Amino acid sequence: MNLYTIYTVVKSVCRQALAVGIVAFAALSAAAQHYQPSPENLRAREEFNDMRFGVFIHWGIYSMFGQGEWYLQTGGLDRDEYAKAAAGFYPANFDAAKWVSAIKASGAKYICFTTRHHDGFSMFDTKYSDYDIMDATPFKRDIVKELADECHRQGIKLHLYYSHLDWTRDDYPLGRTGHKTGRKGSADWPGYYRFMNNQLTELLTNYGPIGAIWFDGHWDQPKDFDWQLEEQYALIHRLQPACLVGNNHHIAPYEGEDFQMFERDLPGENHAGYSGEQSVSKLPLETCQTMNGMWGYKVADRNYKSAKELIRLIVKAAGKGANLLLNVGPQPSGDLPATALSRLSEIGEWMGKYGETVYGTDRYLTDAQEWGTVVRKGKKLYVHILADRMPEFVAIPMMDKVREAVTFDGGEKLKFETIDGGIVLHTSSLQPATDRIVTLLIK
Ligand code: FHN
Repeated sequence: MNLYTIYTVVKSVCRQALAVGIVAFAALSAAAQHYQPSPENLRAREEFNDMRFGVFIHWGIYSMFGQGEWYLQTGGLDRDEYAKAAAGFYPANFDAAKWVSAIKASGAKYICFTTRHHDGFSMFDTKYSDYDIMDATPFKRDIVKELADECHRQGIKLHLYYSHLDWTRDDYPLGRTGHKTGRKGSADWPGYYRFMNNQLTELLTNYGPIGAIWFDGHWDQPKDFDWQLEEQYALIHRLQPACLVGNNHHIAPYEGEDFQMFERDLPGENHAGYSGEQSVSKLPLETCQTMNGMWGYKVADRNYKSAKELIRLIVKAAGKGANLLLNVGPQPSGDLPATALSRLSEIGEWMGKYGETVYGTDRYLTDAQEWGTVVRKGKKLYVHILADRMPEFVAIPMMDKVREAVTFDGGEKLKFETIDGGIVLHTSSLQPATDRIVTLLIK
């Protein structure tokens, strides 16, 4: 292929990408929002949107079985037998300072911790249940408190995961899952709802400023089930106006939610099958993903994504205007798995050098590009070329006029041509490098 042919192909790809992008942009749903977020909440949304990277922690007594956080359900276990694990839960190596330091060094700006997962065990000191870290374990240390204090000390936000679904309580109305745990089926929704709100009140009263409440489990009930979310969300906002509310219900955001989340997929994609019913709203976005396969510690799960894959995920999420919430499942000892620690440190090294090209950036492209993505910060565009083999040209659909193109590393000037609907960036001089970042200065 001669240069002219390549140029023509690139030009046509560029035009097509632009056309698809415009249609995709028009399709972004603008969920009607009657709820008026407070000024503090709006500020918190902006801060959240700038963070771009957080670490999710799935930890509970399930870690003792080493089979992931769903083991009560997947193992077909009886709740009383399962609960006996609590009496042996003594994570001697748990050290909130160590966790927070490692996570902070990865460049993550927030931590989201599972205060109570579907197994119903509370990892904090609650007056409303004895099935908690203080009453049911010999450890008797409030893990959420230690983590919260350390997050506040080290200046990193703490978000709290809270399961709407409960596989052990009799008052929770039986849903799609957890049928074999021995629940009596004596549902008492008002009682369960009161219980959740009491716990949420504890979480938002006893642990200092909380960045977000991250709900999960909504999908366990039929679509017409009334979770009374509006009232619950109002309670959260009343207790801490800046606390963001998000719900992993896999559908478009409800009134009162402050950010939209996606599970194992980038906004607008649905490879994992959770996002078929949700379009992308105008709220701040977050996508959560596992570092290996499971969320909670699973002893056989060695299928860790490489640091390069994880960094690409952060970049791709930023390209979609979303934060990546990357999960780690601590061991029953309280240690973060060694591989997870090493990935966090590799990510941290990258973030130290290139964090500027993802933190505080906005989405720029409306459509995914095979070669990578572009994000915007003021008058700069960061072109992230994510390629194992550097292409010779990159076609970037854009309306802005480019003044200059330079590599982020080293400031080498790159040639580019303005074409109809975008530019063609000449990247052959970067070969044989793999992933690279190019800064475009725009007028
Ligand atoms: O069932 C949970 C699962 O255990 C995990 O917490 C993930 C995280 O997004 N959410 C649920 C599945 O949608």
